[in-house]
Amino acid sequence: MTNSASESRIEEMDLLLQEVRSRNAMPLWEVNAQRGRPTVQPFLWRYLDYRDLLYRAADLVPMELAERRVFVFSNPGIDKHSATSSLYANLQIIKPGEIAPSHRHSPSALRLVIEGQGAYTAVNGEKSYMDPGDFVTTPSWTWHDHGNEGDAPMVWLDGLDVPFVQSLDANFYEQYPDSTHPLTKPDDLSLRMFGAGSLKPTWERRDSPNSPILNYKFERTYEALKALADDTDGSPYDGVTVEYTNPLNGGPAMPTIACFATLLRAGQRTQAHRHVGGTIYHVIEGSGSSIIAGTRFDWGPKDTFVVPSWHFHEHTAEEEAVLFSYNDSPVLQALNLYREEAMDAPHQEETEVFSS
Ligand code: GTQ
Repeated sequence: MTNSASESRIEEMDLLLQEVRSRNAMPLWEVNAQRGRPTVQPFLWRYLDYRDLLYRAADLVPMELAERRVFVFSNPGIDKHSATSSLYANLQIIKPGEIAPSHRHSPSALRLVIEGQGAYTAVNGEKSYMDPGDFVTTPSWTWHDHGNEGDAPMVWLDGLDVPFVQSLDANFYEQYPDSTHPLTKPDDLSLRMFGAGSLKPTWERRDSPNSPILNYKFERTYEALKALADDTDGSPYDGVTVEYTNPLNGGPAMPTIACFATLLRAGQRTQAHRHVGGTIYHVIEGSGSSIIAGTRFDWGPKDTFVVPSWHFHEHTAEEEAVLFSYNDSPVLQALNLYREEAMDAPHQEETEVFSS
């Protein structure tokens, strides 16, 4: 082709593009060529950067206005306000005497308690008082309210699959007519019924995609981790990690969100691997660092960080550390989209140190 022939072809292609575009369509070769599309970034939210702001919000913003007094961690790599493209990681604060009124929604939710005492959550008629490190489930479409009966504010991390459910246009929401939903069960009955591991009540024959356990108390989780860490190395990639399972079927705690607790021994360094399913980590206790795609993130108690999908990551504990984490791997597994791989070398080169 001569120069002028190819020039005129480029002009015609440009014209074609404009016309296709003006008719609300786009050639695939243009769609695929778009650079700089937003992607989830590795990121760390230090708790101490948000604590004062949360307490300020607690003084300024009435519960009636907020319904839930929550900060949504916003990943700087994406346009929407969420920690990953499918999951929320939010901080919620509730003052003494307050009630976050009962409602239900199709997104599934979880809490990981950060500080305070004396607040409860009530889910579908069962109430549980929450302590730091507790992992609480709020399955899809269950009525739930929170109340603080203690004498200091209480803060927890909320994980929800709101962005995922929104992407499927399946987000439904309903308010309960009263601020609290009636209690129909003894407090913490679900943990007594189903929290004994291999000892399962014979008269309970129900199955459910959601764990029946409302509150997985931290004490028990820590005890299980310690017992394992005494005698096993755990996974070379994840350290001593346990999944909070649904005791009815051994599956994830909720159908869209898998939740884990990890113990890293003092000085332990895991090997690098990657998997799909962007993961949110929350530091329950201890300090250390994680290298995510070459960048080192130093973390301490109550910090939250994101390992995006398909990013190599490895963790090092300075002192014994306990991490909570969650991701959307059940969705990926159910749809046959899950994949993972180890890195060729055990460790990544550290090229940068993260600062926010
Ligand atoms: O506690 O029900 O962080 O409905 C966001 C939406 C928490 C909750 C959030 C919610 C809740």
